[in-house]
Amino acid sequence: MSNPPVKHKPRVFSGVQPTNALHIGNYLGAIRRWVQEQDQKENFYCVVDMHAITIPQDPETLRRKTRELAALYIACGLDPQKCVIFVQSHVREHAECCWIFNCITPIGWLERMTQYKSKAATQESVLTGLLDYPVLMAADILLYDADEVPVGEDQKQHVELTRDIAQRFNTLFGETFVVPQPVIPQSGARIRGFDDPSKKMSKSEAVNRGHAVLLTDSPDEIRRTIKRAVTDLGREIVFNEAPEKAGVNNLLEIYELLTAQRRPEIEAHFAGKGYGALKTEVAEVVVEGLRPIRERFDELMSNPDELDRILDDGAERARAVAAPKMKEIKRKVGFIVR
Ligand code: ATP
Ligand code: LTN
Repeated sequence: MSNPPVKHKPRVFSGVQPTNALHIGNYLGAIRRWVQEQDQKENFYCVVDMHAITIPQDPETLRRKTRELAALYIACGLDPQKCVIFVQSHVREHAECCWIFNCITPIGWLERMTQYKSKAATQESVLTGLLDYPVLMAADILLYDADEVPVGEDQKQHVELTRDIAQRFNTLFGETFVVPQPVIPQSGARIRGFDDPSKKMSKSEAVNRGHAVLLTDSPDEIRRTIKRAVTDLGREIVFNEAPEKAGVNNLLEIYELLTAQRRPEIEAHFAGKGYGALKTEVAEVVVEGLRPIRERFDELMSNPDELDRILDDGAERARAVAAPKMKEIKRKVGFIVR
């Protein structure tokens, strides 16, 4: 009797830039799902420092933020035994592959990218790397033959470009790459800025005080931010998608995600209470929800040797996949492979 075919777990690749600390929106909308699904997938989670320098960075700050982001991945629950957690610049194949992709990617594809257009508009002098950003991202994903790429809505266009590059290479040089799928979280976990609930919470705005709760914030910082959260002039504490109720709705959604209580239960709990009480309770739920993350983060940051050892190991395991793939790519394009 023949063995049943081996069913491989889907391979997942995602990355975050080490520019600002992660906020509670990144956690509830993205990282927490990665953690929940890590047993069902083969996981590659990268700290994309090479992407970060497409906007000028202070070298020491970049180095610190790179370690901090890796520590946060682990503190949030990504298990280095189950996930390859690594730093992009530690695996040189990303840069090598990017160059080859540059040579099959028309500039017009890159000039159309909406993130490029909006970021370029904020820069006095636009760097070549900023235009090339999505090609490096394609190299990240395709080197690992990832099946799934969990990203926010804003990155969907980049994953589509990755698919175009994969298909173009496959057509030009023969079947080489898996064409990956973007995996965009369903609505429900779109956390909004506490200072302006009409906008989504984002890392780049987190420099403004009052905008976000960072995963590295102290309990007092968390309480202060949530106490100041913008709400409205009403008094009803119910789930309500209307734009004028976005502030209260945001607080309730955070409460829901962290307590896993059902909406009617939550509404009954807050019935008759004021916004002040809502904020106090949400703040405590956030403080307690983030406490284990912060404790694990502090532990990892106080032991940089241990963290660097995890990242070395991650780089080795990433290279074990990326290096043979890179050889195949070089052979296909006609390089002499040593
Ligand atoms: P930036 O301001 O630098 O674009 P960001 O905060 O939007 O940063 P990203 O690095 O783009 O974060 O995204 C990391 C992950 O966090 C993505 O998978 C994205 O879906 C998720 N995410 C980002 N912001 C939110 C949010 N406000 N609510 C839910 N999920 C979010
Ligand atoms: N551009 C992404 C970060 C990123 C990424 C990747 C995401 C770089 N390489 C590969 C998924 C897969 C961002 O800004 N969120």
